[in-house]
Amino acid sequence: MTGSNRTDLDVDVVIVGAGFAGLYMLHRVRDVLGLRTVVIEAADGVGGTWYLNRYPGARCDSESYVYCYSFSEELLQEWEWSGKYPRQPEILAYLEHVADRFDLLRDVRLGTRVEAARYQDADGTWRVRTSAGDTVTARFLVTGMGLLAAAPYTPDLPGLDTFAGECHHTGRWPHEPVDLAGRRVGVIGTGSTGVQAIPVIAEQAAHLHVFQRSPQFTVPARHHTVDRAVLAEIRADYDAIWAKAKWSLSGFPWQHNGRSALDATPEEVRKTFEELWDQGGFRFVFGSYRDLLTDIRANDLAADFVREKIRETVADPDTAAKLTPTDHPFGGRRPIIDTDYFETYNRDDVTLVDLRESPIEEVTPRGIRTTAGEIELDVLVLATGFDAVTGPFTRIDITGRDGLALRDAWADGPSTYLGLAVAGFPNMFTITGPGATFGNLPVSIEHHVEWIATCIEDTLRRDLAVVEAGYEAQQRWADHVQAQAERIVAGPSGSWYDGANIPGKARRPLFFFGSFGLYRRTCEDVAANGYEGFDRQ
Ligand code: N01
Repeated sequence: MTGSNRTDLDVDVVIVGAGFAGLYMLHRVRDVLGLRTVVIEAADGVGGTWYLNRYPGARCDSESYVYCYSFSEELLQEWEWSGKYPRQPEILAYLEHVADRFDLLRDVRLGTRVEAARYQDADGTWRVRTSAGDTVTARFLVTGMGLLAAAPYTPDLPGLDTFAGECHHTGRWPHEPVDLAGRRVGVIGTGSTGVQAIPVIAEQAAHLHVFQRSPQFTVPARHHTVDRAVLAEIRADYDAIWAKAKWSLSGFPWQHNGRSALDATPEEVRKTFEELWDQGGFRFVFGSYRDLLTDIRANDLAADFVREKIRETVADPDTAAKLTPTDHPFGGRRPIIDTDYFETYNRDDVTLVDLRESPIEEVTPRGIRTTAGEIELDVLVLATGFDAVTGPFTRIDITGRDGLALRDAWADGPSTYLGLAVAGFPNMFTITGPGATFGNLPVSIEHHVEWIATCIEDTLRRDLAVVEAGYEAQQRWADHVQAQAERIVAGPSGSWYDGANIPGKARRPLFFFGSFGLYRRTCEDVAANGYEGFDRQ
């Protein structure tokens, strides 16, 4: 795949990143609004997170039929997903297809990193400096770097650089296959990534050691429960599916059952949980009782149910106990969807290392030394996550009005208006910025892109020079985001959701934890009221 590689451009809109967000933004502003646009992408191909995350077992844990764009009926009808949860190569192929189909590549500069973006007070333009040494000047800057993939996190483990074997972060997995057969492999990290990778690596490795710091709640995916016939039926019903997903709690086309778990008998609760557990995936989290995430007593019922499943699945009681989360509510960390995760610990060639019991002392040339001794490894896999949400921004030197650096503006935690704009940064928009919705991301992204495109169109139509989030509106939104996070008992509990995974990072809810529907309504009202809360001149 090749992209455009022009130098020193002057355009209407410059977009950073060519994943789900940047590709659709390009289509929207170039093909619908007719604006001169360029996308700048650091990687050598389009796809964003799905270009970079190639680790064994990488697949999507949202169901395929809603993990895609809804904007083109033709695209929906012509693309055939192979099953319930697409693997990484299939999603990448989908995004490459979108890039071809809408002729996007001619305005994407691949293999080019945005190093700095500076707002010019004198003429109200953005000047973007790239790793190619050139500059793009634009009226509008739109960021589409995503939440995670642009900023992998490698912990500062003593001796890591002395390890003599192969070491890979899952978020920067090599393009050529990594041969794990017959090798002693160690995986650090048991978030969504580790939980997806561990069963697949276990199939290949001579022996796998899993280094776990925090046990997690995870729900089985049940990949087999949707086949191509079902997907064909779904394609005939897309209008209704999107209508539900866009106004739902979390971007999926189903809701909770409307009842409180506390009003149901223990038998009813068990029956509901068992049914959803058998269906698999996020339905267990968002499709059961209305108070599962808002009342700790209802939440405890779900947490206990999952704990029981772990005890039933893992043969060794000591290992089961170590795998059982007790320090956060169900859903307080990003829910994990797995295939055979707990079953994997019944294999003789898999060993769980509980880092709470025996912490890592150092990485040695031969492996990892914990307080319990040295474990020899040939390959070390870092499934250690990302400097999420803000990391992709702070890796770029972004400077707004009067020389205000975004890194400084966000030193105590990020503030935005609606997750879409930042006070002090005129004509800059942030797709999936901090404080925006979080859930099924393509649904969020389409909403953000369309809202931003409409705002740009309105600004141009009225012949305004500047649209900028106001400080008061931004503060009100920050208070609202905080209040929504406090409303749910399963609010951020010490993970990347609130910055806790990065030592020294300011702690603040990084998402709007209200529903997609409420968020969408709020954004619509802001636009309908003349972009209330924005300064426009
Ligand atoms: O990262 P994480 P992830 N010593 O931050 C551990 C998305 N995603 O890449 O929990 C030892 O969740 C850390 O331990 P602890 C999804 O949104 C989507 O797994 O901090 N361990 C944790 O176990 C997800 O939420 C899909 O105690 C250390 C792990 O590393 C997000 O990506 C698939 C450590 C990091 O877990 C991030 O998931 C995969 C240390 N020093 C991921 N430092 C889809 O299917 C960190 N850890 C769409």
